[in-house]
Amino acid sequence: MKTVLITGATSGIGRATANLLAQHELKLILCGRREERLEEIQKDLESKIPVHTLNFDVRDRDMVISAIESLPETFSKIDVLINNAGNAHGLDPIDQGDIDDWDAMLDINVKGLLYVSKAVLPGMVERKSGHIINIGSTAGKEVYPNGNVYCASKHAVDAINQGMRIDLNAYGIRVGAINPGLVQTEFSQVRFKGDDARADKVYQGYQPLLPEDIAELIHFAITRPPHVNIADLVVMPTAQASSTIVKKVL
Ligand code: NDP
Ligand code: 8X3
Repeated sequence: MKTVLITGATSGIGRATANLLAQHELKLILCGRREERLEEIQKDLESKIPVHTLNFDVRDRDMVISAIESLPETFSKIDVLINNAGNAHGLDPIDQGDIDDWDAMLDINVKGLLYVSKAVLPGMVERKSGHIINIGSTAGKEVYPNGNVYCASKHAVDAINQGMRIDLNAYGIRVGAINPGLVQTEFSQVRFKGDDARADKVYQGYQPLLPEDIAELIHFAITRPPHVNIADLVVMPTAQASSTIVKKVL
């Protein structure tokens, strides 16, 4: 039975992925900062499959390393790592950006992804097998007005995805990215710091992607036969043509 670790499993894409994967024969390690949510999700899923939760902030490298080291033997061989935790913080022109927002995006989306990977990789390298899915974004493929540092963080994920694939090739470890466009999750609530009206507006007038759509793609990617690696996949709502072109009916 494969063991899958999902970061950012407490909401949105990560949570939908946990729900979908729980319908299959897998062991799940679910990570996030909101402990009550982790407990609630574990309670919900563990009648179907074995679930272990890890409560840590991806920004804290010591916490990341000790959380992964704390895994019980039955969960310690991670076959699939889904690097999903991340968010945008703010949407401001570069000259007006908040430095705390910049720190948060680079520390979580880039350095956090690296810390988790650093903790998980030794086991994969030793076993010469494993699969890493990095959740990038269309923001990692193009830059849009006021997206500056969030786009930079996701361009970094794109580069890390390629770099991982190159460096881990010798070990037979699969590495691939899924890069969604607009997905209706808690993403915009976080970006706009709890301004729900502004967050809701992002998804009005068209059908955005749902977190379950991305979960299905993750499931597809990790269930390909061993010789197939989905290296880089971009997915947008039908109404979206680019970061700034979205056909809305308001
Ligand atoms: P959500 O806000 O719904 O989920 C974000 C998840 O990341 C939460 O589970 C949150 O858990 C976790 N997280 C955030 N910060 C930290 C941290 N410091 N330490 C540990 N976990 C953290 O957003 P999405 O589901 O939309 O986002 C998931 C990924 O998808 C992100 O990488 C995002 O950039 C990407 N993405 C999203 C798109 C969208 O339109 N929604 C489009 C393209 C990419 P907790 O708060 O409990 O720690
Ligand atoms: C999330 C999609 O367009 O808000 O990565 O950057 S977008």
